[in-house]
Amino acid sequence: MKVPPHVGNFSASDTIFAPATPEGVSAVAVMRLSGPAAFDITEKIFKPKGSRPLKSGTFPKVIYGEIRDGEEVLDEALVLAFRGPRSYTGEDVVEFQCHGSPYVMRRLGQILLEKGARTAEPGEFTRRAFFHGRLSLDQAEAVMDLIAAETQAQQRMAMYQMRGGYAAQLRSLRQELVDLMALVELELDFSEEDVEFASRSKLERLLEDLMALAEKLRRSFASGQALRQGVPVAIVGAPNAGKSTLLNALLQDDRALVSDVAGTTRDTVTDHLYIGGVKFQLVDTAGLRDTSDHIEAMGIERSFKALEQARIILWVFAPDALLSADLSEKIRKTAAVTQATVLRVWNKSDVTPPPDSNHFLAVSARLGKGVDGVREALIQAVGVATSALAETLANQRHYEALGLALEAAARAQNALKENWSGELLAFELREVARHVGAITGEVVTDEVLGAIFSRFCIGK
Ligand SMILES: Nc1nc2c(ncn2[C@@H]2O[C@H](COP(=O)(O)OP(=O)(O)OP(=O)(O)O)[C@@H](O)[C@H]2O)c(=O)[nH]1
Ligand SMILES: [Mg+2]
Repeated sequence: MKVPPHVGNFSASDTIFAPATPEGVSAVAVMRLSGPAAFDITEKIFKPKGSRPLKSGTFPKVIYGEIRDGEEVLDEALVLAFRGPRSYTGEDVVEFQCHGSPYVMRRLGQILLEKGARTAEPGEFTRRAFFHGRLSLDQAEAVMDLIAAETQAQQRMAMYQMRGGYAAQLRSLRQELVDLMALVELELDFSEEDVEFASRSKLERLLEDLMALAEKLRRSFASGQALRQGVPVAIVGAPNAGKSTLLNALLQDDRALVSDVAGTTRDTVTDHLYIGGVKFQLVDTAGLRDTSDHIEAMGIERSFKALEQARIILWVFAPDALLSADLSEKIRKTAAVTQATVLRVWNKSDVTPPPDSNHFLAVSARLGKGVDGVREALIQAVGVATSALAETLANQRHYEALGLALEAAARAQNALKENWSGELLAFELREVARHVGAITGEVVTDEVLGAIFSRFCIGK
């Protein structure tokens, strides 16, 4: 990948390491050193046990030896040496695999400092990898997403993106656009004559393809975000319908208070649940009814808030706990506005079966019957097949860039249709290329890079 010359605002001549974190206790701990002096610094503090030299021969290599702390041996360790550019950062990299003692790690950090390395900034290893063309910007972001992944869906989305994902499609469409744009610009040099180097029909088709992809990706953003942060699910219904009992059954835990007093749940109760590699954020709410109780009314306000934020609404019915027509209408209206999926659950079916089993998931929350059906319905309601995860957009920055690209593409389409001057057309095409290029990092400012990499933790 080509890296634009203006994106490197750090001096690439210094060598960095990541200090140990206090919580980082394990049998083996790795400290990574990257930069032009990585091998020199290592030679000062590391004495190989055999006769394998650090600096020559084939790479990557593993050497066993002693880490020296002056006259003393600090630890016996393995050193993994990578010769740039064939390393994660693209620079010379040495990884010390020590015993996982917090003291050894801390002391090794001090020794590396004494020998001329400095502490890495957050995300600096990955930033260097980007700078040296080892990763594109979207891949660097995927590294961060992978480290943060808590679920299989998150891990898969990150992994697809790390291996190219939708960015690969965007990059190739952008390249076609840049090529055609160059021809449009060339026409400007022949403005006296009426020439047309860039095929207008090709341009039209390309813009259409690009817009279709951008729109598809933007449509997937809501599910992508939900998968990333946890799909918000509101459990709503009349008091005593068994909402809290259902929450407990789903969580297989005694999370919320249950009683036969209508109005037991006052405040919302939130917990998360993993089903089939997807994280759900379950919110149990106060039962909906008209009430003169001030505190209960405040709880019901919160129920409506949870309802508005939900992507999935678990609407719990029970034979002895049905909602007024007004309140039912309010749930339906909210769902229509937010486009949330409504799952109707008929609870207490041990007492009375549902009036129509096509419209309800029959459940007995108390007996744990039918709860697996609710789990299945939740997964289906997420509506993202794992095969579609590769084209699911979960990155806010990409979402915004695609929005700007779409606007510019629409203007470019208009320029084509109305036969605007070549200058105006070229300008809009450049805008499209710029916004698409921001996603992959082909066109990107220092400010954006700073914002992205500062969200990494140190050592990544
Ligand atoms: N027979 C039967 N009773 C149930 C079932 N699920 C819940 N109940 C009973 O219904 C009553 C109300 O249950 P909760 O879970 O507290 O109901 P809720 O919807 O959370 O009520 P509020 O918090 O007041 O809005 C309790 O006495 C439960 O034991 C069920 O599947 N069958
Ligand atoms: Mg309750």
